[in-house]
Amino acid sequence: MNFQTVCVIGLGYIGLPTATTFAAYGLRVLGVDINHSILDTLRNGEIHIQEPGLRKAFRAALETGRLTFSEQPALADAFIIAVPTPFYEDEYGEVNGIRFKKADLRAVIAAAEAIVPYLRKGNLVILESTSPPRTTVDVVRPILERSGLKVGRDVYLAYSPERVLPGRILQELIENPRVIGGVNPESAQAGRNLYSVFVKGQIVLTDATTAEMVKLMENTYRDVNIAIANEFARLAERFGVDVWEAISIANLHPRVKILSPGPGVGGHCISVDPWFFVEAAPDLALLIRQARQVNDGQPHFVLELVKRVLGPALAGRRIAVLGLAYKPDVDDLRESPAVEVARRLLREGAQIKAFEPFKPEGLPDLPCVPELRQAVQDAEAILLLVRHASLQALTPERLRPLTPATVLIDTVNGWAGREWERHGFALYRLGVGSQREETFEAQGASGAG
Ligand code: SAJ
Repeated sequence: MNFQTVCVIGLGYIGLPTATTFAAYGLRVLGVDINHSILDTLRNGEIHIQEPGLRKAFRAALETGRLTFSEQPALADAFIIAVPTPFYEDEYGEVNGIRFKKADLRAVIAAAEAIVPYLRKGNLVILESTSPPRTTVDVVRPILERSGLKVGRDVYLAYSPERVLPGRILQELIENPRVIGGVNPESAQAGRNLYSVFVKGQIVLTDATTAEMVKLMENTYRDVNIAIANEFARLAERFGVDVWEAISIANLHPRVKILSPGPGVGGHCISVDPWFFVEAAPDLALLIRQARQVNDGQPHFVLELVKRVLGPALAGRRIAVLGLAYKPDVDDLRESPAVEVARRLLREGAQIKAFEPFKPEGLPDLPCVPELRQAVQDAEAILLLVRHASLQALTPERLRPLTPATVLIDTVNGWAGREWERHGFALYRLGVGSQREETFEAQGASGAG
């Protein structure tokens, strides 16, 4: 099977780099999105997301003339669905007293329906969106069969999860191993033919539901591991221990690799995907649900830390909030725990000024400033929420002339090991018990880096 044309539905963080890469490797690509302003941006040679190297690769692909855009699919050899699968914001499910967030599959369903009129014998349809187990066979397949074609015999259908890390998408798209789960072996093989156009990593074939589960297992595994790190941070505070030091020592064990605590887990993947298991099997996914609750509880834990340092009444307190992105060195604010912390501080009446170096315009519902200097210039306390390299690099010498603040609260261990006290700052770190902090202060040291 030789694929000449591919239609990519959904031009977000995954769809756009995928469409760009297929065009770069010689296929004719139609990029489809329901959002007109995104299409206008792309047609003008601009991109609506920040991802290293993407603008350049996108423009090069446009120049080949092989990448075009539309609001609707068209005839093609292959169709790739790369639309978001969020959960419903205000709608919860409940089984036997277990409450869970529900997956919103409307975009997947609409994309599958949009393909139906253009499906022809021999076509391949790939679902890339992260989805609850059995979505490919139970949701997408029946929709495609409305075309009168038999899935598995007349048209091929496979699930192939994206597994790229934001910040390294273009590279990982090509180099990562790729899982392709077919509804039958011929479908998986068709998927291999398509992706081998550019994938250099190993391509593993399996069935569709296994591939769906693999994707969810990967992100759930990470979520649970971050949850234990966050729980360790809470325990360390209770016992007067520096969790960062404890983790670095524990990680010397050859079979231990504890991740980092922080203000919580954000992004559109890890904070969402585990709920798909909980929704699909609430009676079984107990540890998974508990881990989600620990990580979702971290912004509250940060707020408690701020109150312990500044006192319980935050109304009118002037706090500079540094970093709003969901993780270091990206511009993505989706499901960001830092945003959640900032909103909670606002609700407590604090006078915050937030600074996000990767998105200087910030968010409309938060008081944001485009420069660090403006955020700290009349702050009494500075709260570090994201370990962006540029924020982590701040030194006491650099910060002192910019701010009257005397308190630093570091939730990501970005500032340990510097001589803050000599410059009139008291440093408080998440996961570091106050007993320990005093001991360290008494000894004039500032903790493990
Ligand atoms: N985080 C911590 N502590 C850590 C590591 C991460 O608190 O030790 C936080 C981050 O700050 C962030 C969140 O977890 O808020 C998630 O960040 P991440 O870098 O772990 O992952 P994502 O969401 O950017 O990308 C993940 C990746 N999955 C895995 O590493 C298993 C990526 O490979 C997937 O393609 C992506 O999800 C996705 O699209 O599903």
